[in-house]
Amino acid sequence: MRTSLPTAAAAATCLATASLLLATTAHAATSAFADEAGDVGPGVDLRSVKVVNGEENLRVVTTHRDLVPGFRSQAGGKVFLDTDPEDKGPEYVLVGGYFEGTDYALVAVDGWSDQDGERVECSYTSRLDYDAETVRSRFSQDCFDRDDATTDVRVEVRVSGARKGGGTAVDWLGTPRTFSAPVPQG
Ligand SMILES: [Ca+2]
Ligand SMILES: [Ca+2]
Ligand SMILES: [Ca+2]
Repeated sequence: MRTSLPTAAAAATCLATASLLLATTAHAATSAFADEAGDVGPGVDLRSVKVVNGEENLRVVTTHRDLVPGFRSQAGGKVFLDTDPEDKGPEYVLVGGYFEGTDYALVAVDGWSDQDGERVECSYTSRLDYDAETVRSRFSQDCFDRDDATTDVRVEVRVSGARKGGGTAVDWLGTPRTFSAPVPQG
């Protein structure tokens, strides 16, 4: 559930988050992955994915072309996270809408489908910024159940939205259902 904070509290939270981000970024391993521009029409077109695998938090920032608040975009995305390279496919996916009034959920999955996934109860947020055209997501590292030794994370992103003239436009980061290079925890 999203809660609305009073403005002062929200501002304080923003400040705290900003300094926490700076502090975390200094130590965390950061990787950026670019996606082709214009491989789908404006509205969702994925441009880049930044991953910061910190000690406390994993952050994923996706940048888009023409991210808009209007519902007509029907835009949304899935950020797939691979925390166990031994097990084929992703272990988690963040599913979220990209227009105003939409929600998001972190789901534990076994493979690329989120149909039978279970929502994970842990600390995570995902924020839409229409001016910066970004979706910024943060997950506490406690969200991820790792019995393996590795703390690397690999990502894949799929965004979709309404295509002008009907149908759905889909844009994957690189080759569909292929993970990025591993981002080690730093
Ligand atoms: Ca693209
Ligand atoms: Ca896996
Ligand atoms: Ca693409």
